[in-house]
Amino acid sequence: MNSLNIPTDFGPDSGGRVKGLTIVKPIVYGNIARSFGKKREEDGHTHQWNVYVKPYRNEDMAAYVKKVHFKLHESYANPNRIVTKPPFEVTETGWGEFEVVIKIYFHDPTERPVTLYHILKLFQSPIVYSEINSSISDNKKGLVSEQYEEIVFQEPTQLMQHYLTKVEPVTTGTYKHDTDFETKKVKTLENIVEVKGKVKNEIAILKDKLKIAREAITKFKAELAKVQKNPIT
Ligand code: SLL
Repeated sequence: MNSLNIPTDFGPDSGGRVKGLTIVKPIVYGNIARSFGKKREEDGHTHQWNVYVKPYRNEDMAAYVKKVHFKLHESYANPNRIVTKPPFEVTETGWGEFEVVIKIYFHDPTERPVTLYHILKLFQSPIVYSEINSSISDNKKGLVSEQYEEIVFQEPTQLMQHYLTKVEPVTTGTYKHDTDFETKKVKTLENIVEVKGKVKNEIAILKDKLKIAREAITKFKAELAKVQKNPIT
């Protein structure tokens, strides 16, 4: 400790976990893909793709991320790709879509790795999804399929807090994503409000039906009691 009471050594046991502290790191993960426009003669590959994990805000993830493990389909000669510095991404070519398992490891060994699952997207689906349920878009880069996520660090160790708060911008320029997550946020909220209204309506209708059914039961029970009291002999 120095005169400011700031710990100067951040060994694994430096003061344990920071009680009551939560640090959230917003990220974006997914893939972009571009078609060759034809099937490649030698290996049948049709697309080049790039799968990635990047910060939502302009910051250097390497400050707290030790490595990212991308697990590809077994049809790849070397499916386990480990990336130890930014950009955390894998660029490959192929012919098919599959699930990529992305495991993020942190500098603090006591922090459990975070696993993400991403369906590598190469082809634009023919079904027209409502924009809200889909983060798949086509732009000059080709097809983009990506998602927003938040890594939540509950009561990190002082060591991890140190790593998480010392992050610096990656670039000096503006930092943009292919997906307009701000618009998506507004639309998602509108959608939730709308669906909530629909559910409320459905509940009201069902309650009415239930009321009618209950009344019918009461009526039939009364009839039954009457018949049982005065059986027709
Ligand atoms: C499918 N279930 O059948 C998926 C598997 C696998 C894609 C897709 C391999 C490239 C290579 C490749 O593109 N695999 O052989 O190097 O659609």
